[in-house]
Amino acid sequence: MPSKTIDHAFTATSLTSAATDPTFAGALSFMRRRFTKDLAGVDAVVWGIPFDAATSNRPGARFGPQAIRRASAIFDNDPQYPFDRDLFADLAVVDYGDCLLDYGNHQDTPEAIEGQAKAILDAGAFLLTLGGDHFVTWPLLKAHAALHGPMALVQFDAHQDTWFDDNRRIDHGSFVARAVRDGIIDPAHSVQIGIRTHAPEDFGIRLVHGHALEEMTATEVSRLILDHVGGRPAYLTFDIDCLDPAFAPGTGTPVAGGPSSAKILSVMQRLGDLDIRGADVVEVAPAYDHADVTAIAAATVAMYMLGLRAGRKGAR
Ligand SMILES: [Mn+2]
Repeated sequence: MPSKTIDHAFTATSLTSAATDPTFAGALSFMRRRFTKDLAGVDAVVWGIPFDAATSNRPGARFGPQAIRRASAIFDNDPQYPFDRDLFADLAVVDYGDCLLDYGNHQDTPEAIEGQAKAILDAGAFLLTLGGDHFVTWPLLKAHAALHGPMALVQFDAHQDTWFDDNRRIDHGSFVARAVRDGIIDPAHSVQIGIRTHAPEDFGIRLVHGHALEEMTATEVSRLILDHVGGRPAYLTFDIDCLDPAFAPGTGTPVAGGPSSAKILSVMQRLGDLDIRGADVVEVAPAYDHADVTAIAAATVAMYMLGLRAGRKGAR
């Protein structure tokens, strides 16, 4: 289809219209959604958190939101309908831009993220966040739990992120430990998919290790997730290092032996019954990427998350 418009991010006349920007040009919001801070009539918000100061190995995830937005242009004029629908036909989605942070004052970062996330959630919008390293999920969970109470965490990750935490650390490897301690997730109904490293604590969270995942079908994995969550409100967090480095090289702490993007997208496509209350895609570090492999995978995961939400429009 030839392009009919350009710069849909600020020329669109409706929040639900399809973009027809040339893939190689135009303002790069996420999937060309309107860039705005106006949340009137908005169903879902895409928001960036350009933060990577909690990274233990390779930094660079602060550039993740920009890379994911840019890669999301690949859907223009070549739409993918994994849920058999144009997800923007009835889901009003905007790109809210990025979280404002002080790069020299990290102790204030959690409060800044939580406060800005709360402002979005209080407007009644579903929030999909583009990280940033995995530290950002802790303040995001706090903001969501204030509305929904303790949630089931569905985490795609090579790492458990349950390392010891003294509550002062700014560490991307301990957000789960904090969330359990704070009572904002329900560990008995939480699940981690793709784990390939060992941390001393699991807090009773159900783990699906990389080797087990290799043996399971996408249907089996999705059933395990849905059964374990059991219809409870869920927060979906996707660390791109869940994927094998072959499918996501552009990340801070890659681990060999992970699933393909095809396998995991197939799992996600089967999670329509998940009561998804919030979601994020984190740890995309484009400096280590090649040919946008990682950014395209992350943009696709984010698009699927919106698809899951679109299927539950009307639910809180
Ligand atoms: Mn992680």
